[in-house]
Amino acid sequence: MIELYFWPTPNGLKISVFLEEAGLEYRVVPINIQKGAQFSPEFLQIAPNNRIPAIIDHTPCGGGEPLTVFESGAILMYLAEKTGRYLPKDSRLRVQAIEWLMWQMGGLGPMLGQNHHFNRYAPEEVPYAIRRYTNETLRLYAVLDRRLQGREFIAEEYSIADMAAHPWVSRYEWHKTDIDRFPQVKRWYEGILLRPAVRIAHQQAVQMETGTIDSDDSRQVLFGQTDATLKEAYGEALGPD
Ligand SMILES: N[C@@H](CCC(=O)N[C@@H](CS)C(=O)NCC(=O)O)C(=O)O
Repeated sequence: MIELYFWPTPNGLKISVFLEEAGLEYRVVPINIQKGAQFSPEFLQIAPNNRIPAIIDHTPCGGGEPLTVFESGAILMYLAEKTGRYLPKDSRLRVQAIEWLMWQMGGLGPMLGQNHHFNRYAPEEVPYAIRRYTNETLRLYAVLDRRLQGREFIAEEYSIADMAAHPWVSRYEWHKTDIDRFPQVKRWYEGILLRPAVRIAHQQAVQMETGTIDSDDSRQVLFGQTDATLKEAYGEALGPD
């Protein structure tokens, strides 16, 4: 059985989609990141970067003690290894899926995340930042659109590269992207949305009661983090400021 430390965000969805696709037995442990649950000592032991998602696999490959994994890309690779699914076996094809997984982890996710921050959450309008991340979003969509020309999925077959990128693209309205400008991305996005496992994972996410992150408290929890936040979470003395 796998415990999934989860909050209904694109990074969380990557993993619930995998678990649903593979039919693995799992239990969702909600981590309310708007209320600071990512700083509880129990969670930090599993996820030292205080971010969801994370998993505990109680029946890990090779047996032994329960195994913890944080970072969505690492979790997807671990689950692909465990199940032998959603990552091609042939090494040329496999490395392509991994390339695009890394592209998502290092590019699409972080850039769209900053786009959301400056377009939706920043308490003041910062035109340079909005321009910078909007431009980068468009560039990344263009990269993905080219990649998808003449192919159904990002890699040779439906893989963890699709599972990583798709939940981020599903927020295209948040990052103010006209998806019609990217016909291949749109076709790919809509096709994957029809997969039963993807629908179940999205429905499960929508059903979770999250509230908004417009309160000052949740803004402070999410956007006011510094080294002092971690010291406090670990119960260490704060130095002079
Ligand atoms: N690189 C990490 C990013 C995870 C991440 O940013 N998670 C967000 C939700 S999508 C989070 O937990 N935020 C909590 C916080 O900012 O304290 C991954 O892919 O797992």
